[in-house]
Amino acid sequence: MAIASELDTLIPNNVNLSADRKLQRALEQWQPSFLRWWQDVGPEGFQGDQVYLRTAISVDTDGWAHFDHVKMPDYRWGIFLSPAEAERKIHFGDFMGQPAWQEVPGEFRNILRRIIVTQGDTEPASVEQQRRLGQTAPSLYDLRNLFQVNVEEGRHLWAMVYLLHSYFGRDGREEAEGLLERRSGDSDKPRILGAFNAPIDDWLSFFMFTMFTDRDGKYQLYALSESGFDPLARTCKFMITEEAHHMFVGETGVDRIVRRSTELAKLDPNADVRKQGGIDFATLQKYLNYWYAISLDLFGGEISSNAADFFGASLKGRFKEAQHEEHTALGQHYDMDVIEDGKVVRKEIPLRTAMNEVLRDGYVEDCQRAVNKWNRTIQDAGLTGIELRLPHRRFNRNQGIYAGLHFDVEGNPLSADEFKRRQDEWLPSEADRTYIHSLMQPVVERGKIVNWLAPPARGINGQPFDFEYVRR
Ligand code: BYC
Ligand code: FE
Ligand code: FE
Repeated sequence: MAIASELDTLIPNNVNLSADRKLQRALEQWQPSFLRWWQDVGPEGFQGDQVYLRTAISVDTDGWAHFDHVKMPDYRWGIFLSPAEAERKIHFGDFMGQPAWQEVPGEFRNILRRIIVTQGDTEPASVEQQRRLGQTAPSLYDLRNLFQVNVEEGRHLWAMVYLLHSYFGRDGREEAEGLLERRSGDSDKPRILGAFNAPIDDWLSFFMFTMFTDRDGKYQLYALSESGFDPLARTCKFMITEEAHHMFVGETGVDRIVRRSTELAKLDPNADVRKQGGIDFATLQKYLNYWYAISLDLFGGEISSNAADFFGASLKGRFKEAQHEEHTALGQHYDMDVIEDGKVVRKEIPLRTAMNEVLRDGYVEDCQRAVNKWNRTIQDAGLTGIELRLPHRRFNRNQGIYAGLHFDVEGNPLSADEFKRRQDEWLPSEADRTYIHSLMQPVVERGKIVNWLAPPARGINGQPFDFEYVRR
């Protein structure tokens, strides 16, 4: 590897990489594999183009968002942890009050590694899922945002690999290789979590994914940023700063579709958005239903002994744990709707066992806030009788207590047959997908945009919409 000062330029970091021979040796092996992976299954095309990207070169306010035109393979994937808090104490779970761990506690080595690997696995998975989207970019602005998300998910992979290399020895190095070997959607070696094996081959799905699935990332990262294992807490804390842009891309992306669809509805004598070449609200709702449900699954089972173990071991807390009054979560209950004999019954679940559901509750509220915003866009356009809605959290689930059962979008139980008969009302049909794909025509001329999407309210980093975000 390069000499010390060069190394810190190549791999911006605040982990003292140039003095850490052990980490250097591990990265020496891993970095070429990462670059090969990026070339093989990273963004298709555009690798020789100059993209207006934000690079984190330090954790200070003026260093974490450095903008420049760079080629993606030359992006400087760095390693950053939020600054250490002096004498930080563990503040929840069974180890509350003890000094935060700077090394892996032996008894939790396996579950901690599993959490880190699960988090790490999602990052390259999302890059693989999105790899072909550049070919059908709706504008240069959107193309640049896609690549920004992609390089940062690459950096999030580096963040987890840093933890594996620095704290888990040989098995950590093996897991770091494994993160580059599994493939999204592969039947033999799929990615670990469901949503990360689902195809994202159109931009409506991309906006829904960055809205709903990256938002699971926000909640999981917040929960992990509470961890008693200090390096994990600090790593996740810094990742959260980057995550905001990913969710912005999704939330405003859907909002820009909504805005454009209202314009197209008004242009058409029958308010037929499809006839005007746009995305109709019914189809938008179906994609929303699909990505919301599959993202709810990412929180794991409603009743989970894993979740109880993670919390008890002081490894994974709640969203903003400090805002809760009590931090052992012992002797308390969560009132949960469970299914017994096909009926919905309310049960008291021990709070620790319900931690996945507690985290999911905050997520649901956050999603509802965004949906309300989209509905305001519809109202402001003067359209009546159209409203987007979150489906019931029981709808179309594949994890937890509702998995394998069938419900409509209101949460009413249905038979498997009835669900099958009616699912095209709620989920994208083959015909819907074919239609959405027919709209995916690339527009890469400066200042231009496809017909089905409104331009953004403003550009990136104070630049105008017609800025050359990607130099071909
Ligand atoms: N798909 O007790 P249970 C992000 C497994 S997103 C497949 O119910 P637990 C990002 C589970 O692993 C954030 N399998 O669940 C976003 C377990 O397997 P084993 C990612 C699933 O363990 C966009 C079994 O079912 N971060 O960063 O309490 C772009 C029973 O599990 C799923 C994390 O997830 C599923 N959806 O909770 C880029 C944080 N759900 O043990 C990036 C780390 C559950 O029987 N992960 N299973 O083999 C965790 O904290 C937990 O693993 C989970 C699952 C919350 C995911
Ligand atoms: Fe990420
Ligand atoms: Fe993300």
